[in-house]
Amino acid sequence: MTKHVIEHVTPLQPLIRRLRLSLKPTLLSRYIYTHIFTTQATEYYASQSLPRYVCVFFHLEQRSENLMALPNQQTVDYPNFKLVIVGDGGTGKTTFVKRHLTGEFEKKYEPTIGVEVHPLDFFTNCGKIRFYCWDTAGQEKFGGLRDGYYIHGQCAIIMFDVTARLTYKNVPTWHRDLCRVCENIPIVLCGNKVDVKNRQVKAKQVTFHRKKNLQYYEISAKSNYNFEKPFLYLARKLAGDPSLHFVESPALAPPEVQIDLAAQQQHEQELLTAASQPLPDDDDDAFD
Ligand SMILES: Nc1nc2c(ncn2[C@@H]2O[C@H](COP(=O)(O)OP(=O)(O)O)[C@@H](O)[C@H]2O)c(=O)[nH]1
Ligand SMILES: [Mg+2]
Repeated sequence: MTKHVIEHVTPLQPLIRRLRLSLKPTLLSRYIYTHIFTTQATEYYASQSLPRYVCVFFHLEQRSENLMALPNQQTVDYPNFKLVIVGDGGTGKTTFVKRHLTGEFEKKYEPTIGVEVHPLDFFTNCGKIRFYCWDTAGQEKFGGLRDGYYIHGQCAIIMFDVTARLTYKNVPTWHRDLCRVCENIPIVLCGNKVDVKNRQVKAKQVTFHRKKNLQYYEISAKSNYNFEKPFLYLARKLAGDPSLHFVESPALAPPEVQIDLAAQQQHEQELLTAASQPLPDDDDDAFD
């Protein structure tokens, strides 16, 4: 909590308008706008007597302490977002987040919600960005997840396993559950385990993302293939800057399997070709 005495209370909205004029166009200032505008935080108030950015930082800090990280987890003064990871059990969600070594080192477990939160940092041309990645302790194997898992989620990854057809068929249910709580957040669909030779879900059979306007990436957590892609897409959306890029790679666990890059390039090409075809009327029929 801030120690400043708030004397004159004014609505935050005019303050942000003034801030827009005075702040440098860094990732942080963009974050402030998108963050406050998207969460419609007009009910927040700040003191005119404090330097403007202090007022805003105060609110952001409060948000991150309460909502994104766990209560006993360290928070940071650079842009940070709650990222929820969903998908059937066994699709590789935990394996995927654990690739990022700093996040794995700084993760925190919360037994009452049954969640492990990994803080994943990335270095962009506009500064550092942190994703608090919420990963379940396996409850998804027994059905849906509680609302508490989704609440205040600001971006999401839905994962399926390209070697298990059912996990792709369940993607619409995960998407529905997620959107019920988190409206209008950027979402990436990830088809994991593309290192496996006999995949059951071919690249061109993946069409769900096109219906719902999601981004799709083929990944292989065990080989680190495309590890950064989902985070880059989400960072660009959250910062409102399509040209944002990473300037440094995070430390990752060494690959455990090798991926056949030539074969995978072929799959990526199929995906591109499929993107220009009309969508099938009903995915389920086309799939069975
Ligand atoms: N071949 C392969 N196996 C993977 C990959 N990612 C995860 N797995 C395996 O899939 C199983 C389930 O992974 P886990 O991360 O526990 O899935 P979760 O239940 O979604 O968290 C484990 O045996 C992992 O080793 C991958 O990219 N390739
Ligand atoms: Mg798991």
